[in-house]
Parts: sequence; structure tokens; C-alpha cells
Amino acid sequence: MPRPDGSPHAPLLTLAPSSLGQGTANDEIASIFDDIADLLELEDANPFRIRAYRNASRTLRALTVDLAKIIARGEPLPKLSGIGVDLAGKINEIVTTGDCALHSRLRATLPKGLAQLLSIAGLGPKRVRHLYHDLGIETVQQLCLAAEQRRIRHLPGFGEKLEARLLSAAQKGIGKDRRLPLAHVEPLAERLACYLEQIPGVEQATVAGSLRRMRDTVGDIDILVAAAPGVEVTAQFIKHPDVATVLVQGPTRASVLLGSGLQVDLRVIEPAVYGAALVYFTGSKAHNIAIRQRAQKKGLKLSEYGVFKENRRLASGTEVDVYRALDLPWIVPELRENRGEIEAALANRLPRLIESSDLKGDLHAHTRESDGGNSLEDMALAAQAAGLQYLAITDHSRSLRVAHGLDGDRLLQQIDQIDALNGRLQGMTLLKGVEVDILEDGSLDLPDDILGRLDLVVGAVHSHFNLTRRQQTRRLLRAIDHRYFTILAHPLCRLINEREPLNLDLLAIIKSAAERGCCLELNSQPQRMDLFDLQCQHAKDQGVLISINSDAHRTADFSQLRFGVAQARRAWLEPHNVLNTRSLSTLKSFLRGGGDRQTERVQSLCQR
Ligand code: DGT
Ligand code: CA
Ligand code: CA
Repeated sequence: MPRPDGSPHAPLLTLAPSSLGQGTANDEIASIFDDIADLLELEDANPFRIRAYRNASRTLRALTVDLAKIIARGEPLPKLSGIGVDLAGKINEIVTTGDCALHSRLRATLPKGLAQLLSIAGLGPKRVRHLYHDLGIETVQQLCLAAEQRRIRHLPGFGEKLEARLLSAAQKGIGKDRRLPLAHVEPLAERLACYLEQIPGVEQATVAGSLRRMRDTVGDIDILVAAAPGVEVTAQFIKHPDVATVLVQGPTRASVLLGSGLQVDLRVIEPAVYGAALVYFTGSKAHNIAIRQRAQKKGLKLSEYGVFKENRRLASGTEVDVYRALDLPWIVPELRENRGEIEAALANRLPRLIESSDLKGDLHAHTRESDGGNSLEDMALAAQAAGLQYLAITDHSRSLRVAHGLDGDRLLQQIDQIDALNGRLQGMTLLKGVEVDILEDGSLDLPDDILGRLDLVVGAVHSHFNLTRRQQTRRLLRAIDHRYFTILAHPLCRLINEREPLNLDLLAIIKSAAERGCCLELNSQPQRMDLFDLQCQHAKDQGVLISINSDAHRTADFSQLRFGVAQARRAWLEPHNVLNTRSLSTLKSFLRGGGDRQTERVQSLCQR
């Protein structure tokens, strides 16, 4: 998933400028040239150009004269084999400025994780390019997960052995105590649960904990298995090929580490008390404590073995039984955070939460025209196959050069292409949009006469992440105040384990969005999941419409919408709180409000 945010990139090599211009700098210049060659190769640049840098690097390393000294004396560089005018200019630039503009540009255009990938034994630029372009892998963590899912072995030039070697090399460099994105962990957990369910004597296996509550990040995997005493579950479990280290193993429980360092806690439960165990191990801890207090108030005792009155067990077999014994309806796992769900359940006011099938369309997606991987038509057909009726095409705008952002002319061409394609598509309508860059001062990256021709304008921050809180807030307030602004995409710009959320006054943004009828996005990309659940709930309470978008960069990405919906459920969103649950015609009349869109319009939409 290309994600060209222009975030600061870690240098591939650390080069102190002071070390240049004195001593022997040839080796350092050569390293920069090697680096440039690697980066060009990642970009799939012209092979002759790549080779020129590699050859020049070799020449430099073999030199006996010190080029920096020659330059310092103001003398011309000697004629060197393989180093023409252009490369001699680069050498001059490096020696005199300590930097090389091409090198900086290349570093800035590629996700910073790729540099770390290159440092893993066994991975050169060619292979990293495959990992990145074919599987969307751009961090060491994603590499580990893909290796565990055995997706790497199938790439050209990889195979099973290399996959295993890469996994073990990558694991050494990865932090053990980080929380991982839900979407990356879920397939691993599901695979383990399927494996457990096939063990003879196992009645069922369920993924519990934060995964079942669909939290955006997951600390570890918890799995429950229903089986009679004596069934050999844990012994089979630790034989699973994903298990790297066994921490604890007994007859009814095991804790292991997967290759990525992720922990898995397994509990074997007697079928008669499975429901009570499921409630307990699904959590959250805060929810458990709150329902235990509720039990106590009723003179009952609640534990992972059931609901008891004195020593008599009242309920334990199913979750429904357990909640019923506490005079509560069953509460969906996404709400179990003790954020009012118990009170709402008692008052019969639990929300009718949004479901994936409520989404009629998706309002944020990219094509090959900017940094996506597929054509307009492919994206349209994939969205339709995912059950959607409309899709807004929102490629990046011009200032995001790393993503080949569109200028006005290219966008106008795309509008024509969409019109033509809409004439042919059946049951799917493309909407014309853009993901316009919000510039540092809060202005938008394209002129009004262009923006005014679109169905919708999605705006987002992709640069200047580190402004002061005041500046950042003012920037976004100004952006959403723009007459054509429709949806603020990934409002906090966090990337899980990579970038902190923007420092801004989100409540002020939400308030202003509510006043002027601007929508906020819940972005479903696994590393984004932005807005967060609590803030999304607050936005809803303030009357802001939320748009749950995939931000798809390739056809497979529409499956991510499921995670956005899960986060929306955690935010207590009902279908009417979400813009893209509307039919195409209702959406279009909302969008036509354009510049004079007002709060009443949102309210009238909310009442439908
Ligand atoms: P995580 O792993 O950090 O993403 O979050 P969880 O919620 O999966 O937490 P975890 O794995 O430590 O524990 C799984 C569930 O077990 C948790 O959701 C509720 C339950 N649990 C764990 N510790 C306690 C506790 O001290 N008291 C109660 N009442 N429940 C607990
Ligand atoms: Ca857990
Ligand atoms: Ca756990």
C-alpha cells in the first residue's frame, strides 16, 4: 500500500557533513552513490543509470587520490573512468554541501521502512521492490507477518527457504512490546483458530480479547477452545508451524510467541462453561469489572466459570445465558469497553450499530493515475464486486509529487474518462473527486475552478506534520472552511507504530465541521484507522457525518472497509451517522449543496 506522506525519512547511511572536505571522503561519496543506485533500483529506474552509479562507486573506492582535497584546493577533478560531467557535478555537490539533492529526493519519495528492509540480510533492491510492489510490504513488521502467512515464498526469486531466512533475520530487529494493527493480526489468529478446531475432540475455537472487540491495535492474541478434559489441545497447539517459542504449557493453557514476537494465549475450557469464559476473556477488563459489580448488586457472583447464587450455578453455557442472568441483553463485543454500554443495555437504548452491508459506496480511492496500482475500470469493478454501488475516485493532487499527484489538466482528463466509463458501467457509478493536499497555510492545492467541477473534494494533510498545536488547528479549520471542501480524510494522520497523531485541537475541528456540514473520514487502512473510536463517537454526538472509506490503492483494498466498519461500531455509529450509507441519489443531492451546504442539510440527511 503505497503511502507517500512525505514523512521524514531515515537516512540510509548517516553521513556527518563535517567528515567531508577533510580526510578521505572517497568512500563516503561512493556510499552515497551505492545508495542512489539502490534507491533508483527500487524505483525501477533505467538500468543504465543504475549501473552508472554502481560503476562510479567502484571507481571511487579504488582511487588513491583524495577528491575532497582536490576540490578544496579549487583544482579540477582528474578524468576518471565512468565519471562524466553529471557525476563529477554530484561529487562536487557532495563535497561542498555535504548533501546530494538527488539522494535526498529519492529518500523522500520512498517509504522509510524500505530502507530498513534493505538492511535485512538477503534483501537487495530487486527483492524489496517485489515485496513492495507485489505485496505492499514496506516495513519489517509487515515482512514478518507476510512471511508467517507464507505469502512471500510465491514471489518470483524467493521460495520457501529464503522466506524462512528472511523471517528469522527480520525478527531480530523487531520490537517485542508493540501493539500491532488489527488487520495484520486477524488472519494469523483466524488461522490458529481453524487449526485448533480441527483437533479431534475440540468443539469450537474462538478468538477473544481485543481482537474480538475489534480494537484498532492488538497487544496479543487470546484464543479459547471448548473441549472435554483429556483432549490433547495444548500439545497439538505448540506444534503449529507459526509457533516459535513456548512460554507456558499445561493441560488447559498455553502461551507462546510467534515468529514476529507476537504472544498467543490459549485456554482450553470445558464446554459447559464456555459462555462464561468467553465473556471473561473477551473483556475488556473495564467491562468485566462493571458487570461483576452489577452481579454483586444483585447478590450474585460472576467469574470465568459462570454466574452463581451462593454455590448454585445460574448460567455459564453461552454468553446470552450469562448476560441474561444479570438481566442484561447480549452486548456486542465491540461495545464492551464500559463506556456506557451497560447503562444503555439496561435502558434498552443500545444502538443499532452499522454493519458492512449498510455501506452503499466508498468515497476515497486511488488509481494508477496517482499512486494506486490499478486502472479506473479495475477499481470500479472491484468496488462493485465488494458490494458497493458507487465509488469516488480521489487521486492525489499536484503538490504530492511523490504520489504523481494530478494537476488541473490531468484531473480534467480524468473527469472525462470517468464520464465515459460511467456510460459503460452497469450498477456502479464513479464519482469525480480528488484527495487534495491541504497546504501548510490551510489553503488547498488546486484552484477553485477545478475543485468546483468535481462531485466531492476530499482533503488531507500529507506534509508539515510537526506544526504547533495552534498552527495545525488553524490550518485544518481554514481547510474545512473552504467552500468546496467535503470530507476531511484521516484527520489525525497517525500511522500505527510509525507516526504519532497530529498535535491539534480536534474538538475545535469537530465543532467547526458540525457547524459547516463538513464530513470527517474514518479511514480503514490498517495502519491508519483514523478517526479513532472515541473521537469518532464524539464527532457523531456533535452531529458530524462520518464517511467510512477504504482509501483503496489497489483492487484488493476494498476488503479493508470491514475494519473501518468495526471501528465505527466501537464508536457507536448507526447507519444514519454515516454518509456513505446513503443511496446514490440522496448522496448526490447532499453533495450538490456544495458551497452553501449548511448544518440543516446534514440534519435533514440524518433524519432520513
Ligand atoms: P490487548 O491484548 O492488550 O490488546 O488487550 P486484551 O483486552 O486482549 O487484554 P489481555 O490479552 O490482557 O486479556 C484478555 C482478556 O482477559 C481481557 O480483555 C479481559 C480479561 N482479563 C485480563 N486480565 C484481567 C483482569 O485482571 N481482570 C478482569 N476482570 N479481566 C481480565
Ligand atoms: Ca489480548
Ligand atoms: Ca492475553
